[in-house]
Amino acid sequence: MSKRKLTRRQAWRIEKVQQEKTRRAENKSAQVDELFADDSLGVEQSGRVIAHYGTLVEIEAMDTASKELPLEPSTDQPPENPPTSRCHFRPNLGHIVVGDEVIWRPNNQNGGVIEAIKPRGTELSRPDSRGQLKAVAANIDRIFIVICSLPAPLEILIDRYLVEAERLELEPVLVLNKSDLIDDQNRKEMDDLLSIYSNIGYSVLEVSSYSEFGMDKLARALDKHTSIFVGQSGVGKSSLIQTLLPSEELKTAAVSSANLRGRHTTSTARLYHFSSGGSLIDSPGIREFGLTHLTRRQVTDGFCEFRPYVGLCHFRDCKHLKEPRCALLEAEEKGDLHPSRLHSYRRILHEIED
Ligand SMILES: Nc1nc2c(ncn2[C@@H]2O[C@H](COP(=O)(O)OP(=O)(O)OP(=O)(O)O)[C@@H](O)[C@H]2O)c(=O)[nH]1
Ligand SMILES: [Mg+2]
Ligand SMILES: [Zn+2]
Repeated sequence: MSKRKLTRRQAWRIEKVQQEKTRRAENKSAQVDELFADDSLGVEQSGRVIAHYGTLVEIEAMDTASKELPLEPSTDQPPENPPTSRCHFRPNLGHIVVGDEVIWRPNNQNGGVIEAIKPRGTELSRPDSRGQLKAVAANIDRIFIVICSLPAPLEILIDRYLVEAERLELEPVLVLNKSDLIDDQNRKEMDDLLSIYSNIGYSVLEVSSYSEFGMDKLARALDKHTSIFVGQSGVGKSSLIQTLLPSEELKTAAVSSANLRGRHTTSTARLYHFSSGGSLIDSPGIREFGLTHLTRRQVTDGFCEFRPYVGLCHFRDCKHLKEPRCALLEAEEKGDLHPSRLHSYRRILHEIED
């Protein structure tokens, strides 16, 4: 393709735009330097990120022992919540996410600046729209995959989350919410779906944030853990947290009657605490969850019930499609592996190899 020659006017305009961009970037970095050079900043201390608002993050104090801190507990919070502050951060600090433990310094306006991110114990991430791997939450130890009958569950999405959970060694729990919507029409379909996962050995809970059915079991599963609720938009992640924590105020919205999908009501992740111990991150609902950052081996390891059969296929490069003496296909025929799990496995492998 031949390069188009720019007219003098086009070249002049491009240069002007570049100059303006450079000027703005310099201004921004001068502002950040000013924030960080503020002599009024207090001593360094530990904090936990509980929400992220683009250029600011909300953190809660982790060690309030220091008497020098100008942190005032905000009056509209339940007493058990630690005091919070809104902090700036340097753009070169790396991607900060909810659940991150940070070192920060308070200013005298109930805000502060973040100086460093502590190493993460775990990091749940997924590729963004440009395929770049981006952390979503840090330092969690349980992942609750929330589904319901409407919007209809997607096995492939559940399976993708399970692969990530296995890779990160997080304990997954499958939660069927809106049990009040289960009737004779959809009972069998939902039972069949849940049994795929309970047969593998995963924990499965059936709950309703409306009728509060099963909420005591859910609360026990959350107790003393740092967990995250993930799943499609509209399955009731925020509603469940609202029922568990009536003193918090979460936004929820009805599923669209036009396309029977959620409305992407929660736009940013947020961490909540239970008075008995344990924390829970509400996350925005998703449509896609790519696993292109994983190797074939990691995907295979993510299907934990396949492990007894892995490496037993006749052909070393078996794609488990219709090859003779494929150990996975034989197990499927015998009813030991579920066709839906094999279907997800092939789809994910196909994506990462494409
Ligand atoms: N029937 C019934 N509806 C529920 C239940 N829990 C939540 N809903 C409804 O489901 C809709 C979606 O709930 P949300 O809590 O906003 O769902 P979400 O998963 O947080 O959605 P996003 O924030 O978009 O990811 C709302 O209209 C809720 O009232 C339930 O137990 N039963
Ligand atoms: Mg929500
Ligand atoms: Zn095979």
